[in-house]
Amino acid sequence: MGQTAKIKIQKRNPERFRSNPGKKSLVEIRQKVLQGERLSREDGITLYNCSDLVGIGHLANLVRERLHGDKTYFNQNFHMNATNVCEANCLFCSFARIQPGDEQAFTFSLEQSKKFIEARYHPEVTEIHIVNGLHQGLAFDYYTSLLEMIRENFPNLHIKAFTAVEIQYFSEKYNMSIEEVLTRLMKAGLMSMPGGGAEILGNRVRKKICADKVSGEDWLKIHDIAHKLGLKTNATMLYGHVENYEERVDHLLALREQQDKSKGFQVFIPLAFHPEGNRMKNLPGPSAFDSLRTYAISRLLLDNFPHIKAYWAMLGVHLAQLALSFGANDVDGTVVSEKIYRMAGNKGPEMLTKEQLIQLIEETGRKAIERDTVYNTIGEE
Ligand code: V47
Repeated sequence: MGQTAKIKIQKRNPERFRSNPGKKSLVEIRQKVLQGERLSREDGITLYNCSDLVGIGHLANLVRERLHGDKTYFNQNFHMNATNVCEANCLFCSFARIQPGDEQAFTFSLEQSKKFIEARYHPEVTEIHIVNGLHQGLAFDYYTSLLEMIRENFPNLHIKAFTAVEIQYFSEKYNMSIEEVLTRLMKAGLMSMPGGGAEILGNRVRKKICADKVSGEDWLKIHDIAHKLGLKTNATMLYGHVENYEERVDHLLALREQQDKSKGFQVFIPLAFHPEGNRMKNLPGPSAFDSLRTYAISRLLLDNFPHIKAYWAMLGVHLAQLALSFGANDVDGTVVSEKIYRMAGNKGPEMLTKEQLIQLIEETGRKAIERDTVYNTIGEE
């Protein structure tokens, strides 16, 4: 007989998650979901304290199929980080280098950015996703020139760029209002904004993990302004570190409230904390159970978000496939050159081809639909 393999399960801290205000069965929540009624904060917390993962997933899948049937979206995109030099001090980040001189610190010149894009561009790619560190030493022109260069040389690319964290930084550093920053970036070519930097919006968690960057309130305000200026944006939640269930639910409800007001969010992307190479490496990161439950609860609470994305480069291909039965209806894209998760320990593939994405989706019995960044269908449905 061979040896029995030992499964290593890291210890989680159950105390963080113990504040159940009384267990209510799924029956009542199911009723609300069937009638299309909005779920409450208490419902969200009840769902998080319920261990019936399949039951919760079933409800989320009902909503997913009510909205999208079997349609599951993907796009052809690539990521670029023009610099990883960053003034912020986020404990979960494995990507940033604090000083320009640090080993591994990089800042692309305009010419280097152009070469980087040329190496990844082909006529079917529709999106470039750009997120950068908060670099002390760059002029605002650096960013507008980058956008203009992309627009001029690669006019077919949709430029999705700069998180609310960067927008806030530009506003303070270059002494402009948020409106002015966004207007000038849009004039240079910015077409939508990614959802990063939201982490957990509540103050207690932000003070612990990212004290020196945009507040939760300002993150929402920046997206509000972006929506008013006509930009579509995305929203994320970094889960599985020091937050508790109430803080996750409050995060989701804050996004829902914002969406009621400004209606410009397209997709919600739960981001599972990856512990390698950062200052929270003592934490285990969320389990697959917790991830699937978070996908399902997000779908159920965010009744005004059209899409929920199972970002395969963060979840891994296999869990992303499962998430498609737990509320998600999008897998992101080819994601060439992703760095944030790779540097935080993600060992999966570095990119997927269009054919692989279609296979990933179709294997789950869903219909793969290619989209552009703002969810126009590409090709036949
Ligand atoms: O804001 C950083 C997260 C985000 C880690 O809008 C980490 O379409 C886990 O927002 N473990 C950036 N997460 C990525 C992001 C994103 C990705 C793909 C698509 C879109 C979109 C947005 O990544 C950061 C932070 O929340 N992050 N480090 C880590 N160690």
